[in-house]
Amino acid sequence: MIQRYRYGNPFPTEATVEQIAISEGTLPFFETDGKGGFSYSLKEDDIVYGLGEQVRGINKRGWHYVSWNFDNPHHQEDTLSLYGAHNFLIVHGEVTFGVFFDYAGKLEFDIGYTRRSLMRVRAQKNDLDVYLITGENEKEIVRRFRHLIGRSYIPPFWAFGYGQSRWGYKNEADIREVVSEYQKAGIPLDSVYMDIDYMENYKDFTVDAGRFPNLGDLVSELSRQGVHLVPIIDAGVKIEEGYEVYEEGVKNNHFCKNAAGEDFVGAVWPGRVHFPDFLNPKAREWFGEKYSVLTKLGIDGFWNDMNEPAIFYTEDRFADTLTKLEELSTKNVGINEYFAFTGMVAGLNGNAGDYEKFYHNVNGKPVKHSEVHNLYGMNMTRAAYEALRKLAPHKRTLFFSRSSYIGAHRYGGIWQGDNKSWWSHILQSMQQLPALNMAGFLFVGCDVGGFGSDTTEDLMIRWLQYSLFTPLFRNHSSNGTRRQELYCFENIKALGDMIQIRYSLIPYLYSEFLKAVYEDSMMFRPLAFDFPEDKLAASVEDQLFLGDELIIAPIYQQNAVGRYVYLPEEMMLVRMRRYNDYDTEVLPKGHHYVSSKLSELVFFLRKGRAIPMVAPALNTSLLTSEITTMLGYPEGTYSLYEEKLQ
Ligand code: MIG
Repeated sequence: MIQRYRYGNPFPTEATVEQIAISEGTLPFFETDGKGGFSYSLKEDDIVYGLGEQVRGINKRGWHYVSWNFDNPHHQEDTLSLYGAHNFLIVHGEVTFGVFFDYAGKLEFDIGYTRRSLMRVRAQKNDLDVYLITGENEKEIVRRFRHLIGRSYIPPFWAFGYGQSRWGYKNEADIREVVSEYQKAGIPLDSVYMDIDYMENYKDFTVDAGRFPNLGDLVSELSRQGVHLVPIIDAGVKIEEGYEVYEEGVKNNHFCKNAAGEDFVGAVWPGRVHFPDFLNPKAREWFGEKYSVLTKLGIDGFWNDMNEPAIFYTEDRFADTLTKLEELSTKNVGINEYFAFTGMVAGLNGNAGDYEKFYHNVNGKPVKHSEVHNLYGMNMTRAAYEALRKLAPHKRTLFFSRSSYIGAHRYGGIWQGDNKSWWSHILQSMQQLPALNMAGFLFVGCDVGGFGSDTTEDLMIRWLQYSLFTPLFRNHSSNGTRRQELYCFENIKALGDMIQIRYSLIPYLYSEFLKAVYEDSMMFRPLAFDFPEDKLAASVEDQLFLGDELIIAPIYQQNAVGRYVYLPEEMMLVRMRRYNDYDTEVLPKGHHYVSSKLSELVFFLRKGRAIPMVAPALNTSLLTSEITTMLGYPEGTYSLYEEKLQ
């Protein structure tokens, strides 16, 4: 059952697609303070799942979190906000229920942090809808919630192939080199990503003519080799006379305004920018149509970035900082003034005060950005999705976004943002997967190998062994870090073998993905969702069910030669070196130490099950559907979920 409770006068977020009547009574289980605060008494053994893209474990209990979409490249245990606001939780205990706080502004969660026995949720204003979802078990609660928020986006089949990206590919030659090096190494590849350097001075929907003299030709040339080019689009539009997107936006009032009614100015990569008012359907339509500049050249995939929106600085705040500097330069600066000043400089980026200074036009009325902040990224991807559905109704386009809110899963996938080449970030990505699936995000993945910091070959191979199971499978890194294209390492063959294994599994993975879409189910689940009575399963933080067939248990520690796993029932261990070279061993229920050499992928098949594998190919268009192996128990069968066109 789903009940909806209304407080004050909420902003219509469009997170949900099902109309649920507003209940007259009071919200069960919680105490409410009438000021946007909700508290729930946690029992000793209660577990809290959810919150989508957030730090810490699968069980969220014991820390606090803030839904405030934020460009934060430091994903650490004490990080409070990342790029998404996914305000859906499941409390598991004597009473088990799901709860969604549908609120577009800043929302704080204290989940047994201040007091272990108390969960407190606080909206900045008492203007929100709260949905309470009950059901027989977690899987049923998720199914109901997902039905409420609508069907998840489905990318094209090729989006399940392997992608290579790096911030720093500057011209055609750089892109061609990536493709040819992969070909030389015999490693499958379906896409190469174009980061901000393809644009002319970081202007959206432009292509630098010097560095990409004929992008359309490049797109066709690569497409003949089975490779798709995927450009980035940033949220901010550069202020520049004569730049069409800027001029149209100004003329037609498509940009967010400041309090004086002028187009608001922030600074991001292009320098001074205006921010499209994605909450306004007219601006959405206008911006969405711009994607056709690139689709006309044959582009069929995009990633949307900086759409929290990220603001490096605003002019006023920067000017204040410079004035302060001048003032200090004539003084004998004390240590307190020194720290106050460096704090001012550090506080330019993503300053909360700047989000108070611009407005959206909602049905002719100005709405302050901070009150609807968490909806911005979702509506950028929505703009693209809706336009492309109109322009090319029979074609699927790849979209994924950095920032999101619940509901954004209808328009595209998300990637998990700027992680680092740290062992702990394999685990961090994995712990987010079930929470993202709960919130509808099925087309997800992280920057494989790590975005920031320098990667290493052993980290890369272990990372591939985790990520080869995730729908989005893209190697991406920041400029200034060590190169991490797979051909840059010593044991290229071992790395390539992992990519081949991915391709052998693509029909199975795509089928599991579609099943999760059409059945409103989770592709990745905590062990406890399937074994609710098993106390040991409840505390497993580093293994997940994939579909009804597998348990994945990646290695995320440097120099590890194996790891402990907990099997909630008898399972078949698979140790795979190549798609056609593996051993299996049936292990009983319980704890096991499982050895795994660096080049060995380890995973587990559920009792009585088997999964289909096909021969790998150099890209998805060359994959045949002929099943070469049924991997698993001899009696196991599997029915491939068939592609239904939307
Ligand atoms: O301020 O476009 O998360 O994937 O490579 C950094 C450059 C802007 C952040 C994205 C990252 C991308 C980078 N962008």
